[in-house]
Amino acid sequence: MTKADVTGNNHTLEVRDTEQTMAQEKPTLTYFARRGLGEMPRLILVESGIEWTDNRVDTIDDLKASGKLPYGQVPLLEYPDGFSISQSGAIVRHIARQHGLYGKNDKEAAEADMVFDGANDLRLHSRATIGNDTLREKFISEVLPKWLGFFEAHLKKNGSSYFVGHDITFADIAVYNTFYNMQILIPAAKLEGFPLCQKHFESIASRPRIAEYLKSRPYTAT
Ligand SMILES: N[C@@H](CCC(=O)N[C@@H](CS)C(=O)NCC(=O)O)C(=O)O
Repeated sequence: MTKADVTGNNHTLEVRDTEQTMAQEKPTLTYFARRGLGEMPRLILVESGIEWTDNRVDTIDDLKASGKLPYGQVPLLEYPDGFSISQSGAIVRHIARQHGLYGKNDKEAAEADMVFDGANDLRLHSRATIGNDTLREKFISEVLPKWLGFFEAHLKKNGSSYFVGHDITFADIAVYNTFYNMQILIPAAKLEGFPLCQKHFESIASRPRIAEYLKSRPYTAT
């Protein structure tokens, strides 16, 4: 029986098929009930606009025992068909690739990778300051101005509101997320004096889907 035989309305059924397919493909992201390494995958899922389940857990002992964690770690992204991946960067890139958030061509993709890795470098520098006053002072006086200088120059050279090309990529979200976490961790770490970075931060935070998510996400300290 063809679709048209069932309802006499191909369009209705096609829409329903698409909805069913989307429901079947609706992934679940599992991570602890904090931002941590789960937040970047969450943000890219939010920006992609797809439906997904935000599974925040207190423990991953059962998951570990189930053998579902390839490296014994979360975040974990799982699809109803059994496909799953861990490693936050792999999850982010997978969603970005699927939803047009990985640049328009190979060069843009490479540039997005570069910015993503740069954002991760800054993230690691900021994390290293935890409990270390000397490193925190060095972060404020040397590391942060150096990295903000790099990012400012990159935005200036690209000449758009984004780090790569003329549209948002996962790199923009990664820089946003790093700046956000850094400012929570080190309140003295400001974007002041780097107007393009400041503007970029605000523009990502005010993208409709992200702004909505930021308003509704559960508060967590880290
Ligand atoms: N390189 C991995 C690191 C993941 C990772 O370290 N996850 C931690 C939580 S942030 C974890 O699951 N640790 C295992 C545990 O707590 O038992 C990634 O980026 O996803």
